[in-house]
Order: sequence, then C-alpha cells, then structure tokens
Amino acid sequence: MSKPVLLETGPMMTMVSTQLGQAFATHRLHEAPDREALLKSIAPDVVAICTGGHTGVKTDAAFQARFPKLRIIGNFGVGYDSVDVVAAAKRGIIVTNTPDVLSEEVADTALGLLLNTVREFGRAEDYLRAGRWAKEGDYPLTRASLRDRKLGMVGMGRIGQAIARRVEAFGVPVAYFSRTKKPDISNAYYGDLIAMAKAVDTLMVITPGGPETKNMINASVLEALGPRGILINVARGTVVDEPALMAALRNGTIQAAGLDVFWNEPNINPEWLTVPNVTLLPHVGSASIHTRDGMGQLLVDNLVALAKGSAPKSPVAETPFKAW
Ligand code: 8YV
Repeated sequence: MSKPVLLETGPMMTMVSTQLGQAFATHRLHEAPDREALLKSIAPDVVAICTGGHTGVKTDAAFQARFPKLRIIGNFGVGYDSVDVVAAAKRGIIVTNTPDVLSEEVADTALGLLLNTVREFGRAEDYLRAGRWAKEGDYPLTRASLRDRKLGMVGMGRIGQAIARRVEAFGVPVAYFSRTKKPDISNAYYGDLIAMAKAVDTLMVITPGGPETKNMINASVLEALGPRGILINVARGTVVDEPALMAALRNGTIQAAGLDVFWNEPNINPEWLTVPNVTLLPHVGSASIHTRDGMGQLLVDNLVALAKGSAPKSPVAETPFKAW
C-alpha cells in the first residue's frame, strides 16, 4: 500500500523530516524549484500538512481549500496564529500544536530578557568588550531595578504561569490581565488592560497572536504604563503596535523594552537597531536543542497518529479529535 501524502511548508528539523519520511510520502514546498507546479501535482492526494510560524506560509482558508483530502495540520510551535483554525474546524481538519514541552524554556527566556532589559547586561557587556571599563571607569548605575517593581502579566496561560512563578520567586508581585478570571489563580486579576497598566510598572506579554490581540499593546496602554514603564514581549510581534512602542521609547513615555518577537520576522524594521533603550532577541524563546527536540517529537507524534489511525497527542481546542 502506498504511503499517505504529506506536505512540509518549510524547513523542519532533521529528526522531524526523517521520522515523517518513514510514515508518509513527504514533499517539501521550500525545496521545489516551482512551488506552484508541486502544489498542483500533489494537492489532490495531500492528507497532512507539517508547518510552523517560521515557514512564512500562512495555512489560511484558501491554502487549506487546495487540498480536498486534508485531515491534519501539524504546527511546530505552541502559537498557531498562522493557521486558520476556524476554517479547519469547518472541514473537520485536526490542527495540532506543541504545548507544555516549551513552557519552562520560554519562561526562562522571558526572565532573561526582563533582567537584561532592567539591568542592561547586554549593554554592560558591550562596554567591557569595547575596552571602556579600564579607560572610562565603571559602567553607569542602572536607572531601573527589579527591587521596586510590580509586574502585570498580559496573558496567564501555561507559559504565563511559568513566568509568574519565576517573577514571584524574585520577590516581585504579579497581577494578570486576561479575558476571564482564572478560578485557580490567586494573583490580582484585571479585566481592563489600561487599569492594570496604571497599577503596575512592568508588563510581560505572553498572550496568543492573531486578529483578537493585534496591536493590543497600543499607545494608550504605554501611556498608562508610564515613564518608569518596562515592556517585555515574548508572545507575537503582532500583539504590540510597533510604531507606537518605538515612539514611546524615544520620547520617554516608557523607560525601556525587551523584545523577542517582531512584525515581519526575520526582516525586522531596521530602525529598531537605532533605539538605545530596547533589548532585542531574534525569537529565541524556545530555542534550545533540548526544547526544540521535544517540540519536534510532539509534532511528529501528532502527524504520525493519522498514519497509524491513533489519536493525536495535542489537538488545539478549536479542533478536538473524535475519530479519523
Ligand atoms: C518557535 C514559538 O520559534 O512555539 C511558538 O509559538 O513562537 C516558538 O517556539 C516557533 O514555533 C518556530 O516556528
């Protein structure tokens, strides 16, 4: 019997491609000399798509519609904003993501970025490497410290809770904003983002991307955060209004920001490189070998479930699995 047909929309880790190749007849969109020709020839037979935000391919309703036999879309990453899950749900297509295996890693990154932003470690290291310590004396004392801060979480899902635990261990009180109050979480809850931004001086953004949260951190939120304000974003670039943030950093509306995610990755706005009070990371939230291996294996397990006729491990809430 011939293997079921799977499309990879972009480069995947070797361990992912190798294992998928054992269960499926795989085709790689990114390696095709003529993408359109490849899609036309395989579209009638494709039952599985392997994708991820990093591929740059939007698995939207129009893209999904090209594959009449499509049953599953496996997304590399916990965030699946590049997949239209509403369109998938309508056709009974299962969408899977990679939750849990990356929560602690992303939380570590969030804390690293927070500390770096507050205490300027990156800039202090640049100062040392440039030979300025011996010539010019000690690096200036940082204006900011975690010692007198209050932090507001924008989003309190699994990664948010892992971040909050760490922040509290540093002695910093944590409040949170989300659409609904979570009964099992005792931190101060705000249903109004502006009210929380006024009450704290540090915002940690870890909410899903997509149209619902687009530009949620806008000029009004930054104004409410105020001149001691620090914004950290480890969610999606789309959640923050970038021009508003850049202006707020330049004119002192807030003090500093730390960003792991941007509009138009990896081709970020080059103007960011000229803003001194921002710490910039190239979307490395989950990027350790240990954690990416865990994500890759979960992605494989989800997709291979179709070939085996078993239940996928982590379907997203919008497309619950019943049967193949
Ligand atoms: C990865 C991420 O960079 O899990 C996510 O949602 O943003 C990151 O872990 C991304 O999945 C790579 O496609």
